[in-house]
Amino acid sequence: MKLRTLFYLATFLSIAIISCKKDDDDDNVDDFDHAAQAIVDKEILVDYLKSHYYIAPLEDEYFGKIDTILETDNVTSLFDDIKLKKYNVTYNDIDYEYYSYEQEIGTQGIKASKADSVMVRYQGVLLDKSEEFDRSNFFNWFGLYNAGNYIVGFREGMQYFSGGENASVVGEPIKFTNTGKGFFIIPSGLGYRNIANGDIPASSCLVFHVDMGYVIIADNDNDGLTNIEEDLDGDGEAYNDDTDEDGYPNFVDADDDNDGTLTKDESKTEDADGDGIVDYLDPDTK
Ligand SMILES: [Ca+2]
Ligand SMILES: [Ca+2]
Ligand SMILES: [Ca+2]
Ligand SMILES: [Ca+2]
Repeated sequence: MKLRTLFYLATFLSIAIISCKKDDDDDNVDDFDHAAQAIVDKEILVDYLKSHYYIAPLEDEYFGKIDTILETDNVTSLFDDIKLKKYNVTYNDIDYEYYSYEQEIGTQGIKASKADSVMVRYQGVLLDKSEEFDRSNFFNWFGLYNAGNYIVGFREGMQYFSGGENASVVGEPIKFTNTGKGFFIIPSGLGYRNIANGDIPASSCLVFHVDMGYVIIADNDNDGLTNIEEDLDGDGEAYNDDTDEDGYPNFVDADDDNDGTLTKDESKTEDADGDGIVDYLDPDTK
């Protein structure tokens, strides 16, 4: 751990505080039966997919729409739409299903992991009534590795859209073209759970329409390993891999094995003393 990483530590510490707060909130939430709600939400989402269809954004629109299928409509339901993909994720020991739909594939051709950052605009919509609860018309930067800053499903959904190309003009808001567009749908358990939040009633499933401007493959500590390459246990998260157990995960720690030699100056592939541990993770080899 060196002074040069202080900035990253400060960032990480503030994240940790936000996370703690969130956990405290969760503890206050009583004995709500999240497992039962997950089952209810699964059914709600399948019903929704069977009774709704997607209207892709026009050329000058950021977001598409999801509408109810009327008897007179001759359209493909989301349930039968081959672009709709289902994913499974376990959170707090409960299995959840969520969905994503990639309508336009951004020309950047890169998708974010949960350890990267993105420039994205989005529209959050309630499942029933299709009421908008949140919207950004400009591209916002989101460091997805700041896990505690986001609802679980937002980070999950951000992984399925390619970015576009930077088309910014000096003096104007940052702009991207040929962006990735589509939407994802999450159950309440991956959203705000059983807590009402602003215009969002408790236990609401949520739709996020996405316009993915750009994906930034992050290397927070500038050691030549991307954040996701510092996910040693391969669970898709970089914040829980801390080789020297000093409380600072490898992706914000410039000296992962705390041997006094910066990770950027150590071999990422060689195992000099042959003990099965590569040099940058082995305090015995500098
Ligand atoms: Ca790194
Ligand atoms: Ca990990
Ligand atoms: Ca560390
Ligand atoms: Ca080292």
